[in-house]
Formats: sequence, structure tokens, C-alpha cells
Amino acid sequence: TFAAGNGSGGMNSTGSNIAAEAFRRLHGVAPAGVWSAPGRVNLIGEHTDYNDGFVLPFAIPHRTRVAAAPREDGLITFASVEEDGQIAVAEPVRLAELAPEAVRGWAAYPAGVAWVLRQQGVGGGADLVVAGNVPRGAGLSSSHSLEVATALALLGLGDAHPSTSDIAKWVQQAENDFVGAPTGLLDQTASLCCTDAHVLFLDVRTGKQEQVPFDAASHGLEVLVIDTRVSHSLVESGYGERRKGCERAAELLGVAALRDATGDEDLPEELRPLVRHVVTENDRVLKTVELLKQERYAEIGPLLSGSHASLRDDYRVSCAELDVAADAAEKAGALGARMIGGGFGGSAIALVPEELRERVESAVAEAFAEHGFVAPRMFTAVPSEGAGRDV
Ligand code: GAF
Repeated sequence: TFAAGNGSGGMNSTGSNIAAEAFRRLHGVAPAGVWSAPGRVNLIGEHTDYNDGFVLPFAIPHRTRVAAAPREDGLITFASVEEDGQIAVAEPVRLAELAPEAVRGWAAYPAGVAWVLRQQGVGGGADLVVAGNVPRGAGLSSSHSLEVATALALLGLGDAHPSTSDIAKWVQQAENDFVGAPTGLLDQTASLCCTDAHVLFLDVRTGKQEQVPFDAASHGLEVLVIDTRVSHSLVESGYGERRKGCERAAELLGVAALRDATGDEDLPEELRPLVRHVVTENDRVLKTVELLKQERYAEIGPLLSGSHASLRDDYRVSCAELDVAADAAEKAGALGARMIGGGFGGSAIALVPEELRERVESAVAEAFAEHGFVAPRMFTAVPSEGAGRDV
């Protein structure tokens, strides 16, 4: 996963200035515009998206920005502002020659998006300069924020106005067919459609969306993100294998997707826990939405912890660092904690009473030190704006 870092915090204008300034330095002119897209935290509903189920993400303040201008010669150029402020320039590609595997490294993400858009007959050549601060490989959707910002930039340079659900599907296609990560629709939809102060309740099967107000602070609570610094890759991890297992289970059960499963009796032993996770996780999402609507925030804690246990024991996508993070946070007073995203590394979240945040942070840091793990990074995440044009 990739996100160019500039270490400059999450302010839109600052980040856009960095991208625009780097564009000017590199190309000698101002960009035609700057587009940006956030990373996400998924409050609950993990590994349900490709099973036609429910998810409940919110956008975080960390964003990836793309400063862009059109080119007439059919080339796409890529550059990114790195954490130390240096500009890394990737090999330019000819749109007409784009093909999966033709582009390696971080530029594969924007290149994949350009490739899909071209097949849709939208988007032409462009100069793209990326800057951002979504932590890479941290399970916070850095790659999707880059892809979504690129899609909006390339679309914005032309005059196509597709729906957000079309854009989400195109970004998914770029991930699946160009980058080679068999991901679902959670991350790009979150990045595109989340709004300030809300979680997005998405039914992936129908595409139905509901913005549910989510203001943890007014309940004296915080969502603490714990980045384990164990970098994960959805191309290489067991993600694809889990997905295949779910498809196989659905086929054997004779249902369209595990969303429809009602039992697992006749399945081979190894597929049953997958079904159990998906069915119980969908149920936890629905319960969480109900509790939030009734302003019973503290009561979602056990659902978050239940999600973690299910991902750890049934779906088996957690890792030692994620388990230690969730466990230490709970022991120090978090009301619930869980790994988020694909797993095998990345981040966990903990729902923490404000007055206990420092205690929870210290407890997690100490537990990591005791286990000899790299020190985690922690921050409180508040639901922020979805993707759009900045400048
Ligand atoms: C990753 C994927 F990109 C999502 O589509 C989703 O499956 C998630 O893992 C697990 O819920 O973030």
C-alpha cells in the first residue's frame, strides 16, 4: 500500500498547497486543480463487503492529494512528495500501453485507475503529483485514498460526471485487475462517500447508504487508532485465500453470498468458521447501528470486542501485535477494541473514555515494549469529510 507522506497533519489547505507547490516546482506551471481523498477507519463490519454484507466506516482526517493537469500527448506522469519533502518521480507511461504488471511500485495504483478509466472512455493523459499523510500499510486505506483521489483528478480534468458508485466500482477494478489485490468495495466507497461527523452504514449488496451521526466526544468517548506498524499487503497476505473460502462456502450452501447463509452444517470443517464470522459480523453491524441511533454508544464496546475475537479465532486474520493492542487497551479501560481492515498487521481501534485515553495509550505502548514489538503509533480519529476537489 502507498500514501505519500508529508507529515503535515490533516488540514486540507496545507496538504493541497504542498501538492500544488510540488507540481509547480516540477512542471513550472500551476496544476489545473487539486483533488483529495481520505483514509478510513471501519468501526465494524470486517470481511463482510465481498460477502454482500454490511460495513460501517468513517473517513479519517488523513488524506491523499493529487495535483493534476491534462496532457495532450497521451502520457501519464507520476510524482510524489515523500516524507522528507523530496519529490520522487516515477517512470511515465503511455495511456495506450497501460496493462496490468506494466507498472510497479506505488505508481501502479494511479496507473491502474487511469487504465480502468480509459476502458470506460473517460480520462486522458495527465501530469499527477501526489502528496498526503495517510500512514502506509497501516490498514487505514492509504492505497484506496490514492486511487480515489486519482480517479477524481482524472475525471475532473475531463467533463465526465459518473456516479460515486460507478467510481467505486472502477477503483475496485483497478485494485483487483491491475494491482492484483482482490479487495471488496468497503474502502473506496468509504473514501468517496463518508461525511464529516457520521459513520456510513453501507449495504454492499444493494448499494444502499445511510449516514449515521457519530459523535463519540459528546458521549465522553474517543476512537483511538493503534497502528501496530506491522505493514500488511492485501496482494500477498491470506486475504485472497479467505475470499476464495467464502465463495466456495456460498457455492456449497447454494446461496448467492455468505450474507444469505443460515447454517453451516454440511460444510467441510475448515469452511465453517468463515461462515460463522461473516454471519455474526453482519449481525454485529446491525446491532451497532441500532445502538448508535439510540445514542447508547458505550454499549457498542462488547460488539467491537466480539468482532475482534471472531476475526482472530474464526476468520484467523489477526496477528500477535493486533491481539496485544486490543487486549492491552481493554485491560486499561477501553470499552471495546478490534483490529480493522484486511488484517495480518495494520491497525486496531479502541473505544476509550476520554479520561482514560492516556492510560490506554501508555498500557498499549508498554505491552508492545514488553513483547519486543516496534513502538505503535496512536491517534484519536474523528469522522471527517469524504473525497472531493480541494482547489
Ligand atoms: C481491506 C479490503 F480492501 C476491503 O475491501 C475489506 O474487505 C477489508 O479489507 C476487510 O473488511 O481493507
